[in-house]
Amino acid sequence: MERWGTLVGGCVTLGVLGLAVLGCDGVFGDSSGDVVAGDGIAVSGNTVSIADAGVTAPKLHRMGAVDGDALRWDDSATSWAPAAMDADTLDGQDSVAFAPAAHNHDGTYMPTGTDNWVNTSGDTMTGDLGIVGNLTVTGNASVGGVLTLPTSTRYLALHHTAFDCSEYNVFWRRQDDRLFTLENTGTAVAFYAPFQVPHGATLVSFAALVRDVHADYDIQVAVGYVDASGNAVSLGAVGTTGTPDLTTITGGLGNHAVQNDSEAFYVKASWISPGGGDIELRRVSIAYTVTQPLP
Ligand SMILES: [Ca+2]
Repeated sequence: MERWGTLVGGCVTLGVLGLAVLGCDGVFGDSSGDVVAGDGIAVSGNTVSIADAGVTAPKLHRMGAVDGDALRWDDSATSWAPAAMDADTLDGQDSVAFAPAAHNHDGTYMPTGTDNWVNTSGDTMTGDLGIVGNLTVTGNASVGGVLTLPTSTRYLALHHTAFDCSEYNVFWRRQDDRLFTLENTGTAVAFYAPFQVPHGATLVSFAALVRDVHADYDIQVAVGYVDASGNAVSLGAVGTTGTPDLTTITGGLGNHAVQNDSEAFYVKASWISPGGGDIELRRVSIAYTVTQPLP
């Protein structure tokens, strides 16, 4: 029997890929009797069906889809239809859609009952926020608590003209770069300069640039403060020895925490007058640290 192009047997219907085979229950066959099965068609005996994975993407009709669409069920049309699939479609009505225990996102990240995003028009965060990178604020910044900075070292500089002699009748002189005495040799002289650093700062060290070319007399520089009881408290003192000429002498200040409400700070430079310019005071620097944006 010629079977080419002939539907044999009973009836099957293929409603896929635009192929309709009606009025048969057999399969296509060629003239030699071999079964001819098309792309995606599965044949088993006299049964023809769509093979598993036989419907590939090119076989789907466009159905009016545009770029980015996904196939979604249209309840009103009771059919599948292409439609946009964007974030608004995915997030559902609220975070509940993402919050269930079965989902990877738990309540830590997606608390139900609240919004779960930063509103660009303004928002409030009730917990802490850590930023590894930089924070740039174009507008004003207001801090209700304490703004803490990494410990930074700052310096207070005292030119020698900040010093005043402890005695009114001592013969001493200042020039642009130096302070020295012309008082009679062997007379003890002392010069004081007050200084102030921000309240809460930590006094770390000091350095004095001095000149000493006198073999017998040296210069001492000390830093201290008058405490709440009116007593002078020394924080540190250093001095020259020998004849170092122009030199910087340094000393520590014990990391004293400055309390300007009850303490007044000063630098004292003292020496025995050599009767000339062999001992000089040039300048003093006070090093202190702060952890807050103090003035
Ligand atoms: Ca000396």
